[in-house]
Amino acid sequence: MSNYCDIKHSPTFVDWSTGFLTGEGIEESVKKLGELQGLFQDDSAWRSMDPGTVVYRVQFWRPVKDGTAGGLFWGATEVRPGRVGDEFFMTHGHFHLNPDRAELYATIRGSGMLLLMTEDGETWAETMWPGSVHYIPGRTGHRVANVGAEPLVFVASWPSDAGHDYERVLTSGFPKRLVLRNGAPCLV
Ligand code: S6P
Ligand code: ZN
Repeated sequence: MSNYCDIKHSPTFVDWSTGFLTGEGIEESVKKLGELQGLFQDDSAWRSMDPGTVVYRVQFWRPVKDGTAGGLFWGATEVRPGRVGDEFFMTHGHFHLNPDRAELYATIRGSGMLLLMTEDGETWAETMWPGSVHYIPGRTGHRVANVGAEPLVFVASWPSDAGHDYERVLTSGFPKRLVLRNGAPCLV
């Protein structure tokens, strides 16, 4: 929408209380348990659960074409609370296909852990809480787990030519997992 003197309103809005986006051109994807075969360690616990259970959903805004060099994308992810066996609900996780591309995350609500992994498999976690900001360097796999009782929501911005390599996480996996031990989250 434009008015006088070339002053325009952006067609995209973020609700900072929820992180969620409205406006033109917002895309959305939903990941259910049934689509996440092989991701959680306890396969029999995974099989015993309703495959229609929503684990996370992502909204994203791509103001430029996917693959454009020099552009940026924006997204919001909500990871639902829950576990498969003792492992917390989490995103699939990925490396960027264009390996040196970095990314920023900022937490809106909830309580979580950002799992990071180098190409050599060195793995660590950063705590996520409302307001926490996380720099994910290039060549670093990233995945987010919800370790709380309410939805975890974070926003992200990444280069439009980053791309996503999901295969590598499926084949080599994150060497460490976030599980509930004695009532508290633990990276094992
Ligand atoms: C994109 C960024 C996020 C994730 C989202 C879902 O680079 O890291 O928007 O896409 O959190 O995770 P995943 O691993 O399923 O893409
Ligand atoms: Zn990413």
